Amino acid sequence: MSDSKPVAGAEKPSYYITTPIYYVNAAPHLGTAYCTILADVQARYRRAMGYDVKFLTGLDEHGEKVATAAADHDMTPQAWCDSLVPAYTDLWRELEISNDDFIRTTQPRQTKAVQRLFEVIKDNGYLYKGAYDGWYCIHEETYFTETQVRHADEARGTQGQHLCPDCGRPLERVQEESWFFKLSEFQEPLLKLYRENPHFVEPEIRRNEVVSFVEGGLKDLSVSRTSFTWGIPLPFDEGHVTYVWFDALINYLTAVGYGQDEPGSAEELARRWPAQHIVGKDIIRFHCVIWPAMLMAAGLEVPKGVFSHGFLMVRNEQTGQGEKMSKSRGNAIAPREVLDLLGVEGYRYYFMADVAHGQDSAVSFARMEQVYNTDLANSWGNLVSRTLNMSSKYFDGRSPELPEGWETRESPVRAAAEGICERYAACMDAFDYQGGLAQVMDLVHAANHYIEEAEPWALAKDPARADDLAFVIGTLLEAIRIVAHLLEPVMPTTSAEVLCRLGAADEAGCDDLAAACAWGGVPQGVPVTKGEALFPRLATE
Ligand code: ME8
Repeated sequence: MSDSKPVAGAEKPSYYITTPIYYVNAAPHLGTAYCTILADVQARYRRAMGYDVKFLTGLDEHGEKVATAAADHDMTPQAWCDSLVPAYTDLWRELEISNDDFIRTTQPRQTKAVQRLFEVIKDNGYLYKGAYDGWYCIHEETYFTETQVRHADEARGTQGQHLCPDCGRPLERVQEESWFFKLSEFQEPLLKLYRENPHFVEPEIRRNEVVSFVEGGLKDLSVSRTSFTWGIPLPFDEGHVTYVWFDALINYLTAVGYGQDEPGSAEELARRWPAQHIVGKDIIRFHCVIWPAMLMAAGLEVPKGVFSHGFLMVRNEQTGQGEKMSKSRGNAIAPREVLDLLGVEGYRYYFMADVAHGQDSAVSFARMEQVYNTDLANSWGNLVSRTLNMSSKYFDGRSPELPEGWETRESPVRAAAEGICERYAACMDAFDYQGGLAQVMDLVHAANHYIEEAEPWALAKDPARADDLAFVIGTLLEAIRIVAHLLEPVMPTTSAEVLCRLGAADEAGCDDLAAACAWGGVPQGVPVTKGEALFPRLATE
């Protein structure tokens, strides 16, 4: 498994990270944007840590769900998908998503990869032809057995209605000729995988869910449809199209060259694969059970890991409880509303800092305003503006010149910065962004306290203490420089802006975060820019 850490001077190790490819049945929403930002922050963080990152996102365009949405709008499925692509790509650009590739399952490269994988799995003896007779949920694009449906109906008191065990919508009865994948043969290999690689599924609650599901036994899976045409045709049986999940999962291989004949694609696959997947908790069975089984059947390496985030809910301010977000309840929050309130970087910060990524979280506009004002306007933004103002005022528009060895002199700020990159990285590696950002905010708070304690305005009045004044301002500027680096994965534009104001513009987008965070690197005697407030305070009601 390619888990090697970057080594100075050596070729950068690869880090391949993916989001789910979203169904094109509607425009992106708060949940899909959240997952995409979460993956983007990891991609940016890994680039800063010296990895050669490939970050993939895209769209899942086949299947009945998309075809039905298109029909509802009197459009062909392809025209419908084409019409919705900009809603995704434009929002991702606005949200500063730094994906290196954008895959659509209707692209020719996907057809090639899917057909190749089918051939290989068939040649390896894991496919057979049969007939499917059972239930299907178009919304979930999932098959359910008679027993699963009966149990769910009984538990819900909807006996005989055949509603989806997951989403509660009416199921479709499917009876058709189909190819089956021998998933049942992978129970033991999968359990071995979870045992030997305990971090394969994270967090632990999801790992336990997956393990107990697999321990309960696996049934062979219907992987082609014949009553339906909007999909990739099987290469060896006319009239069959690929089951949409089998198609969708393969996108992760397609994007790194699998099944492509172009020069270099085999090398790319060898270098990039396996991937780290980021998915919501709703689709872990597909990613942690079916997908590794497909890869094993094809003789390919299983993913590096699957991190499953929780679901966003909306906090009801009256009851204090989180409620499921839905259009029908009228409580859905649109990304645009959050962008209008917090701006792009405030948006990213709120969802990354205030949401515990492995759990469900309730969000609200009131909480967004509170976090923005407390952390960004009053703490980080304020530290930057006060410090740059003082530096500019006391040192004639520049940063101070500091005596040699200044960086070894003790201060509470230097103490707070000691080892910060290691502590931050330990959290970020584990997708604990809340923990990582809390480390950074501790340094911001230490610096703000230091201003109150050291009283640079008093030092400025005493010419005998000019060295102390320079030391205090230099210390603060240095803390700001380090914080800007650590916040860059979450708020890249404001971090670049801050580094620029300090006269360290060339440090933006660094690929050696540990070296950048070493105490003592602040530029001295260079012009600094006061600039506008980075995060103007929101007037709360
Ligand atoms: O499942 N909170 O696509 P999808 C947080 N095409 N995240 C949410 C959310 C919420 N309330 N609602 C959705 C599919 N998500 C397949 C994937 S991958 C090979 C194929 C996010 O459009 C979350 O990440 O239904 C979830 O897993 C994903 O959207 C599902 O997106």
